[in-house]
Amino acid sequence: MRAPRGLPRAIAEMDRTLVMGILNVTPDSFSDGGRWADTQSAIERGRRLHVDGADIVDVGGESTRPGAERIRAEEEIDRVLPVVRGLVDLGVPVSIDTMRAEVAEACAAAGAMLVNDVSGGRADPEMLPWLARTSLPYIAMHWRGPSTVMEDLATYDDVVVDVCAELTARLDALSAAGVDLDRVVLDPGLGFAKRSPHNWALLRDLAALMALGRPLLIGASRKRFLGDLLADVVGEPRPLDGRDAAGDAVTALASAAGVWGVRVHEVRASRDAVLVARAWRDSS
Ligand code: PMM
Repeated sequence: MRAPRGLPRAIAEMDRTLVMGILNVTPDSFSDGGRWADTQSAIERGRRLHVDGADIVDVGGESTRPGAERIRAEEEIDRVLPVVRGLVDLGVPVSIDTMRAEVAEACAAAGAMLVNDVSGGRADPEMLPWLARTSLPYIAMHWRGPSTVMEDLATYDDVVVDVCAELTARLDALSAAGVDLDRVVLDPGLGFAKRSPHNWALLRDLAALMALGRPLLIGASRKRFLGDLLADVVGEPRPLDGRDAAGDAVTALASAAGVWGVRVHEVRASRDAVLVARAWRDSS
């Protein structure tokens, strides 16, 4: 559960799983698209996430839901930068969820303390060289291709072996670019080019992912595989607003297994789950 290098002490030295609150400033994210699209309501939502227990608020301006088209970098910056600035001014720790070096750089200059890149540096050739010039911690997620095609890329011989190998290749690329791997967090990218059984196989084998030697972040919150699990009728996934308790169960189990962080929409119950996992571990 060791933290990546580069985070402020209060966050780095926490003896429990970190809770990252999701703030999508997009009109079309699958989980909360359109709800926090204007700057003021987004800042208020981020502040609320922090008050409710988010250790970091993860601000994203580009939807990654299956099928989503890319937007221009300027548009992404226009969406996220005022929100990052507003939250930093309020003293809220912020990470920036982006695949673009240009966006990460603008947000880092505004005070974002962590870069969360769902493409693990594969979408933008400038990301790793830029990162090497900074000292920011970086989340490298497992990614096979853009949202428009990712459903077609969900084929694996053995999903755990393949994801571990592809994440190892990202660590090699980061290292070759001059990024200190002590700054890197890995994420198996649940739901990204993965069908339900792939996600469960990865969760079952978190030990294999942790054996890669880096802290692990898990993002299961409200994802389709939880909807599939909870479906009352086969083929009709439970709607988004009925998936949070299952997400909290994932948080408890992942936290007990030793993951460094969870990325969630509703932070209060996730934080409770993390505290249960810590008490369970520490009881004598
Ligand atoms: N999932 C989404 C977006 N960003 N970042 C990381 N590191 N891990 C994830 O699993 C992840 C992510 C998509 O979910 P959302 O639309 O609810 O934000």
